[in-house]
Amino acid sequence: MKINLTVAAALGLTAIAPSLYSQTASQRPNIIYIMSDDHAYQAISAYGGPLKEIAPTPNIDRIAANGMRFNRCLVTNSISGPCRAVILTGKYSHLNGFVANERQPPFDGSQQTFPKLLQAAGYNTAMIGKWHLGSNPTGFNYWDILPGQGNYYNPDFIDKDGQHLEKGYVTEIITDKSIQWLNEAKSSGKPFMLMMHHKAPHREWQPGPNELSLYKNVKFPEPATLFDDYSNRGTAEKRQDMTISKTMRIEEDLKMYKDRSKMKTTGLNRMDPEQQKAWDNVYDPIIRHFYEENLTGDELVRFKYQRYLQDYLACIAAVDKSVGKVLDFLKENGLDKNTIVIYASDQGFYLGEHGWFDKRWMFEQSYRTPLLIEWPGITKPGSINEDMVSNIDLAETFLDLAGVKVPSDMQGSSMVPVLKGKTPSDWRKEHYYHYYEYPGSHMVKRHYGISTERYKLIHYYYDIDEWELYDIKADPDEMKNVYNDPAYASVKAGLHEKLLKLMEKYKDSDVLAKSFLPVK
Ligand code: SGN
Ligand code: CA
Repeated sequence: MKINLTVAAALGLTAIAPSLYSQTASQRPNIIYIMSDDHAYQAISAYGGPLKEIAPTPNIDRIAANGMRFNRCLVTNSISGPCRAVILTGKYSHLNGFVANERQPPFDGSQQTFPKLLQAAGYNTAMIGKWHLGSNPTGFNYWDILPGQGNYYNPDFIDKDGQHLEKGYVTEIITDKSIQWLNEAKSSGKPFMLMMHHKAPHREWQPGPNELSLYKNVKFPEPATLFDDYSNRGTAEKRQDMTISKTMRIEEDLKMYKDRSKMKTTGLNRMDPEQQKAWDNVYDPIIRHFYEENLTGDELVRFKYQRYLQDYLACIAAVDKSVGKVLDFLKENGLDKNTIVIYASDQGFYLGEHGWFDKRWMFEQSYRTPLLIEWPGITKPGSINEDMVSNIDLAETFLDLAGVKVPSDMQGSSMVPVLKGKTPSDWRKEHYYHYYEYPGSHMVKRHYGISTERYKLIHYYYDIDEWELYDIKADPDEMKNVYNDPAYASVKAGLHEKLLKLMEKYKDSDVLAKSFLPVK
């Protein structure tokens, strides 16, 4: 029996509405997809690792404890806009048309996306937060997005009526807007799907007023590869522009402003006097101390790494509180039993591994993105999954969860059987990757490749023609290209063959023809 909740409310039945709701909607679950921006799995305590005790994420961990943690969720093109387009369409970048952030036409919102299909099937859909696709969202009953990358303090938002400024800290504002929407959606009589996309912890890592001093005196363990010299690897690794030592800026990135008027060059100039005062109380002593010390060489790199993590992890602490608020809201409103909650990042991120920050590469820290899914009553609490899943699977998964037919032109696979603990025997054993944004920020060369459980074969193209092969079992830190090692000759040949097959399968076999320069 389907009960119209508007009628129920009009009859004074509001007190029992939540339980009626969970009964009526039991076949069609609600879905909340929470995605942060650049949240490394190394910075989620449910994933373990050396930051686990020192910077825990107890609320995000609740999703892992009640659901499934994916250890190998791989992205197809490790950069924001393209990842978002893949998630919406279930198609690789070359087919959905959004290949890079820079020099890229806006996302074609007239194409098929999973929110449109859910909406057509009767779902109430919303998109709140960072969108980053150039055009306005389509397929949503409600949307309220940050323009471009958005700002941390007193950010602007765009909704159907235009642009408006919201006072406060971006992570908290996105949370409040989301809870407000959920509060309305819960009595709309329709199942809902919310995409709640945080800006944090994106560069330039500006912590909120409630987390400013959280890590200011904490010393974080350094990754083993912080001082990587890129020997045993190729031109691409040696020529990138994303090191903590050279690329990370003392002023804009680490906020060590000697000259306060320079503050105007960043989003920090949006702070009101009260926010500014709270900020100065924490940062002024750090800045003073830094300029007194006059650090150079490795000591300066070490200082930068510490400052970077202090701010980055403080941004994440606010995201973690946000997740806690959403989970509490679901419980308090009787929605927790029939709502699937997903936590993910748009891609992975470097926290000093290889001396880097940022993403883009097919190496583990940027290629792997965190993914936690709680499907009440279905996913085994605390389960850990090692299957090769991908952000290209999300669209089909959401449709399948909602009982909506999956279009045949989507390129991933529904993870529903995986979530039920029954991974199909023909689940992918190889994953295809393709990154395009070069020349561009951080100068990571264009590359594509194949990854299996044990190996990665990568081709850097466009202005160079270099192949690399990594044995991630023997060399988990990916420090040694073994492409020319005779011991790997047959592995290499097998991977080349499989790579060509994947390129055909995903209709990307003309990659070199599109590369502008002939390949030697
Ligand atoms: C900005 C950042 C880059 C970052 C890109 C893409 N520079 O350009 O460091 O790689 O965004 O990030 S900043 O000085 O403006 O912070 S993405 O997550 O949106 O793909
Ligand atoms: Ca990102």
